[in-house]
Amino acid sequence: MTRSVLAITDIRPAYTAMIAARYDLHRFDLIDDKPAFLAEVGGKITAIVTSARFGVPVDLMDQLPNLEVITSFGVGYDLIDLEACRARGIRVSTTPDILTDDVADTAIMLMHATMRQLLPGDDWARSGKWAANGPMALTRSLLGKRLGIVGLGRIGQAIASRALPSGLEIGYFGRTPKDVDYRFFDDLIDLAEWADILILSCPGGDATKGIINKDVLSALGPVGIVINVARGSVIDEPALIDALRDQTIGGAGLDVFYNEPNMDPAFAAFANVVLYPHHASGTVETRDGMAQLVVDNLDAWHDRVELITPII
Ligand code: NAP
Ligand code: 8YV
Repeated sequence: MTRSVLAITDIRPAYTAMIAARYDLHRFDLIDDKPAFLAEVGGKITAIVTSARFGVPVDLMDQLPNLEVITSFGVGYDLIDLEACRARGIRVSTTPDILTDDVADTAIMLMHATMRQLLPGDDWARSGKWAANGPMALTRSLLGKRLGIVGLGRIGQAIASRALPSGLEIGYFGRTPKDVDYRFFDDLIDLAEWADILILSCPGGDATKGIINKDVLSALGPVGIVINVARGSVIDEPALIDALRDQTIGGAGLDVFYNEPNMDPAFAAFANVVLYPHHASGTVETRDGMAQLVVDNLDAWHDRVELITPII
């Protein structure tokens, strides 16, 4: 019997096509009358394909009584309620590791671009200010600075290993100390006081909501910078906008925001902010690898009742 799969989004056209070739695929994003579809077909769906961006609402799980598995494109699962899944016996897979290098590279790229004022420098050259006014203002060096990493997991460790050769000293904050030589902080304000640069690479969700607040930003100080490749929810965004406006921090490099894709327009006005549209894993190579892993998890479930990269 062909199994029925519900795709919340198109993970990558070629891979969605692979899923459609093997399963009875329904594209939820393309269905106009969703209540009628769920009433008619909801009972047949055994698997959902989604992404870290869309997750799965609990009220949708409630309308899929035979749902067995959620295969998600991405590593963050802050939009999938794992307790609700456990209670319903639903298994969940993500796509860890494969995106780690690109996301760590993006954090490092944002750190360099923010510290060295890449975008104002680009504008200085392009706009003719260089020819008209001479050299742009001096920036600040990374060598010898202290980097505080919030969440030293797969991505955090890859960031640290890239930062060391640039001459940065590493400290980190997390729930548990790791078996590494970097300095562990069990308090975020202490980490921010110590650090020149904070990079956020922890999960989103309730446990980390707004942990980078006014007090942490003020501890980071007027030449400190914050880089966020975690989730927008980790920073108290109004407090960050105040700190950038009042110049109580030095700058920010942001890949993620509270309200994506409708980012707070206040960010666009700051010259000391580098913006990236939640694209840290957005390379052809990594997105193909993530999409293949979604397909492989889906097939592993239906062929062998197992998942390759389960989280529950
Ligand atoms: P990971 O290996 O699970 O690492 C997460 C780290 O965060 C772990 O060291 C964990 O520490 C720590 N952590 C967990 N809860 C915490 C808390 N309440 N406070 C502080 N630290 C906490 O995950 P990963 O693969 O590195 O991914 C990390 C996150 O990056 C994802 O969850 C996602 O939100 C984000 N991400 C963003 C993008 C993007 O496009 N911008 C792409 C991929 C991932 P313990 O070991 O002590 O639990
Ligand atoms: C993706 C992400 O941008 O993996 C994550 O947690 O946030 C990113 O890799 C996302 O999965 C695409 O929807």
